[in-house]
Amino acid sequence: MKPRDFDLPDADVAWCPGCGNLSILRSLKATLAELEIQPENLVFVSGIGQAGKLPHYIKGNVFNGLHGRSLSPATAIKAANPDLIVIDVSGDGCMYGEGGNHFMHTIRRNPDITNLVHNNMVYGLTKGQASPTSQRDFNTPLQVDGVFLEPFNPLAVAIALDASFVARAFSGDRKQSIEIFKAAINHKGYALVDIFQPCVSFNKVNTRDWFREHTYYLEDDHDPQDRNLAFQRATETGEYPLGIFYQNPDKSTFEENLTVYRDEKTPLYQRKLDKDKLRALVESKR
Ligand SMILES: Cc1ncc(C[n+]2csc(CCOP(=O)(O)OP(=O)(O)O)c2C)c(N)n1
Ligand code: SF4
Repeated sequence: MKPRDFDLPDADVAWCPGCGNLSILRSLKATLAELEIQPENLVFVSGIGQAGKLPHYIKGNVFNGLHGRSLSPATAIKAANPDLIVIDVSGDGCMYGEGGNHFMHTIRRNPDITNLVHNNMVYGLTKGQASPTSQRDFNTPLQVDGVFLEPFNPLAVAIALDASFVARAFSGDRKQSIEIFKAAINHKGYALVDIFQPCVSFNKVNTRDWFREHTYYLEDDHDPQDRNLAFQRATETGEYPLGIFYQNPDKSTFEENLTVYRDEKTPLYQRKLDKDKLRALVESKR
């Protein structure tokens, strides 16, 4: 397959020229082509924001819902049909702000989905307010004296909750991003990829050059199964590591734990609804 197999020729891409989202889109198409995933087997789920528009620009099935609420439909879609590849696409505000509670509990549930979070450290769509990952002293039209809160650390939180796959990528490095995306999609269980992404219009501090100068890749001998070490690496600031921090291949997934799949593997959506049983259940609760 080729990346262009995922093109939508009539899509009207509304991102600014130079936006890191464009590189993420390109890397994702290349990843899916390399993995030979057919568009009909893919479901992209997103909330609201610039990042949340990505599914409108790539071939596949889409559920575009409420701001911060994408992980619940993503979990449900995977539970209804475990044969699908489900990719949740969010921004840092969408996932770690409005969606923070969903983020935490989805990690606990561990559905076999991939969660790509475009982290531009700002609210892009609503024109530049601070997000949970904005750095201290970042000035915005609302935070005129600069942000005085500590930034939220998604990787450390995810590792603390024993998320089964935790990685960080940089949109400007396509080759490495593709490798990280491939590992995340191939991973069985919830996979978080926080992606540093420049917003050229509303974040003039954390620019493409800034991300280049303030990031480096984890060493080749980094052991992603060492959770304590992964946590320690995730708390590094100043210079931010990129790569796969943590992976726990032994956790069972949300779908595997559902009793409906214990004796019968047929996806839920293919099963016949027994209306008599449903009626009896409803009646029993009256
Ligand atoms: C519950 C709710 N709160 C706020 C908004 C307004 N809103 C829409 S997009 C957005 C910010 C998006 O920022 P982010 O998630 O970081 O994504 P980006 O646009 O930067 O990719 C906000 C606050 C909303 N639509 N719904
Ligand atoms: S506002 Fe920022 S995040 Fe949105 S399209 Fe423009 S550069 Fe990208």
